[in-house]
Amino acid sequence: MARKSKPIFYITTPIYYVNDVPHIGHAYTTIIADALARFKKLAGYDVFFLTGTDEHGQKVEKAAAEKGLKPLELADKVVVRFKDLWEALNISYDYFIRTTEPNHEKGVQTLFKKLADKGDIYKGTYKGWYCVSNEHFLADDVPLEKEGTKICPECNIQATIIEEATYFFRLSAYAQPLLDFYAKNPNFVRPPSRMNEVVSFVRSGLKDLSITRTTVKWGIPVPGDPVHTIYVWFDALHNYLTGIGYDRNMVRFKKYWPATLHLIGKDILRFHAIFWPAFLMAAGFPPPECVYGHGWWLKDNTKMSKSRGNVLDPYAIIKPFGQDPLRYFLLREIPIGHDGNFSHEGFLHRVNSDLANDLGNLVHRTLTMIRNYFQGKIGLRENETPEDEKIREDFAGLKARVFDLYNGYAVSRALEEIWVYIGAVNKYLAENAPWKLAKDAAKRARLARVLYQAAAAIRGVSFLVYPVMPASAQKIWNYLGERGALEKHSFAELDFNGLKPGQLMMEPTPLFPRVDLKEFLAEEAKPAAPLPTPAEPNKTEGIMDYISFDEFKKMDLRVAHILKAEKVEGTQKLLKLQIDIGTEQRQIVAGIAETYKPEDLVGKKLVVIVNLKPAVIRGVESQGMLLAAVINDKAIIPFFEGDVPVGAQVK
Ligand code: ME8
Repeated sequence: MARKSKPIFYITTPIYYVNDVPHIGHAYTTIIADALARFKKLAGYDVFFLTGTDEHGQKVEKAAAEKGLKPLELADKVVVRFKDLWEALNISYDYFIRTTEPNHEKGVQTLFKKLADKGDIYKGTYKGWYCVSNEHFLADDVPLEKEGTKICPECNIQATIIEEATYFFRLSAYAQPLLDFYAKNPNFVRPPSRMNEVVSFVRSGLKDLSITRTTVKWGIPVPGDPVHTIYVWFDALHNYLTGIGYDRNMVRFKKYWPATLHLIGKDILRFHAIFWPAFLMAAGFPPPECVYGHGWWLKDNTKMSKSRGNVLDPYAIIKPFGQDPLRYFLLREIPIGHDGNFSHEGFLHRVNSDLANDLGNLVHRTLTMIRNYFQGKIGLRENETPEDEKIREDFAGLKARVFDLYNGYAVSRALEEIWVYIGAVNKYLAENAPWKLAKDAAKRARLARVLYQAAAAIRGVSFLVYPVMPASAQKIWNYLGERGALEKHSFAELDFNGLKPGQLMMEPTPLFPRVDLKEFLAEEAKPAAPLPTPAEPNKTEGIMDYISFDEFKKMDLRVAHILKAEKVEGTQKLLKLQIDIGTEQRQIVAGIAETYKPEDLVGKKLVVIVNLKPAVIRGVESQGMLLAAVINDKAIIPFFEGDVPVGAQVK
């Protein structure tokens, strides 16, 4: 019997300009997309998540010239900054597209030619006010200033007059088809207020759009007329097609197009809700299902943007707090369509109150009691009383509501609901006071029921917060003795009673560190690491390469206990070790077989880097690395003597 294919969810972020390094605004869009992609996977969808960088155009050309670099050299450097940030934020994209990729360039030329052959692209002359910062011509109704110039209303930068031979896209012909399309698809633009904005713009009339430049060298050449380069927005929008294989892997392209959701900031709504569906109609492809224009993060009540110089470096938060508090804050603080003002006090309040107090303490207290009173395993329990039943039944209601809210992209509301439930579980614990029950041997079965109920609720909560805080959710999942990746489970199978009785639970380490406001402000005051200036001499050549304390702090070194050791088949040097790192069991592969016999290693304690990216070594996955001295090509491991707790941090 043929397997039923999964429904498709194709989600995209804007592709970001490489004229400067990423900031909180870029992180915001990408984190929303990641949370939705992760949710849809749990909900059983076949997900494709695309992000990337927009590398052509005058803006990038200018920024590169100012830094003494070629545009592609600048792009190569900035792309690394984006990819590093996405890794630091646990972004699970499927493909990172760069518009300088030959596949993309070829795809755009094919589409340009297709539209030209059809007569939707024609040659003419254009004269108009152009904003280099935003890469667009100003609308006719932007007023002239006293000096006879025009200022871009979006970025407040002076525009320049451009007159040139150009190719036009016949946008005017698509005004009516667009209006018909909007009428048939009222959810095409979200939130609904933005749909009205788009419809009235189109109703006011559309002029043909200049889509090539002769003054910009850094762009994709027009096929057959290379003195013209293709306008950066025509180039960029088509990444949504080339990123899933248009003109290269048509099977994949047909599988995922049309996109389910283009997530963007409201600043680029017109490009996505007017030009883009018109280009697609001209090319004979269906428009995407939805364009969601989210609000802006402001600082001091103005939009954070590179041109205004008021951006916040995401690492100022990731370094002291880790990735999940930032993900949580950005998604919890404002509903996706609204603007939000970033304040340090607001951030700290959420982290200390929602994460450290409400969720962190609940997990810590419950698991510590289960370890202390039941050696980590809850066996026989008293039958449920009505209040126990309520905690279980409320979870079923919560699960259904959270599903609908995530599904409707109302992530902030989903988190709000989850936290109401966390509050109820905390109240249930306070009222049932397991620490008092523990003093009375006759109440052990009751104690077991109360702690089981709390642990089962925590398990459910960890699943529900997973899309927003994947790493913390997985940690909690493992503390509860669950094996394997949480993401392998599905929303449909999630059940309160899925927590197996008798499962061994772990000693938790604090999930969310508390950070002092002063310390936080000091970190934030440090400027973002700049891009290297050209031809900087290597000052440390011949001297030791130092790393900073911050770089050292990134390494998570732990005391691990070897549970099992065996040879990796077909190799001389490699051993495969199963180790306990306190919070979970891991497998690592190490080149130590010439110094150690597997049976001599079992029971030993050693130091392991646990946050090293997993690697596959000779076909075997290694989830970390042990520390050893290498003498004459042989590894000597420093083992711990005495009673060192497994999972203790090595600093
Ligand atoms: O516009 N608050 O790239 P870009 C929230 N290359 N989101 C923000 C933000 C803020 N203060 N600042 C930026 C471009 N963003 C084009 C896109 S797509 C085919 C081409 C986010 O680097 C938001 O998603 O200027 C916004 O739309 C995007 O970054 C703009 O990034």
